[in-house]
Amino acid sequence: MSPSKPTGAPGRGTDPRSVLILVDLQVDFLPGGALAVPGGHEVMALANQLAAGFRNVVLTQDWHPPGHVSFAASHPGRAPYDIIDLPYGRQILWPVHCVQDTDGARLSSRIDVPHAQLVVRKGHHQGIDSYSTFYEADRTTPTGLAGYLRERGIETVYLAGLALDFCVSWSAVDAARHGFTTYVVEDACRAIDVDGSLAAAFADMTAAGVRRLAAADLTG
Ligand code: VGL
Ligand code: ZN
Repeated sequence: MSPSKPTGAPGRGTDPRSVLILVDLQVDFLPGGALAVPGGHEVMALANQLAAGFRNVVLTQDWHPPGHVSFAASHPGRAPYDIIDLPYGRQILWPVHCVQDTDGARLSSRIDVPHAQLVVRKGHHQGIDSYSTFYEADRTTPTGLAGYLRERGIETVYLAGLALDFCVSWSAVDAARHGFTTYVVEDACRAIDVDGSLAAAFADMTAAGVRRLAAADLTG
């Protein structure tokens, strides 16, 4: 066993109590997309390879109505990456992305995970953003995913995808808070890294008890 391999880590992919959540592998987050995550395309092969080793796989899909509150274009005079205060807190304004039923919102055709069991759509309420796939940005509106996982007997959550410093990290923190043993598969993620967001995400994940590993720790 290589020294980097975490020993005694529960719930590998074949374990029915484990799930792999692949976050937002959508056209708009890949190069050429409306909110392209640098190097986003580089995770696709690894994500597919990881998923092949998991019995339980969940996909997430950012899925905004036209004119969503998180779009800079919905706020006259504002530009992408401006920060505004909304009733639920601080909101970074984004380019228009992942509009419901548009090509940009589709899951990438490079995802090869036919056995994925659930697609969680999030960010579909007009006035609330949702980075986390467990709770919307008001921190109180649940998506129902925690209940689904609990009812399925899931104890360990692995996360990978886009973007590490937003939807992946917020989801990971919420998974850990829900009591799931939570790992982020770091090399199967890419970040947007705006305004210190990546460093903040790592601090938040560490504080919440999220563990980090590499894909080879699972597949190697
Ligand atoms: C995301 C910004 C806005 C993400 C989604 O998937 O990380 N980031 N919407
Ligand atoms: Zn979004």
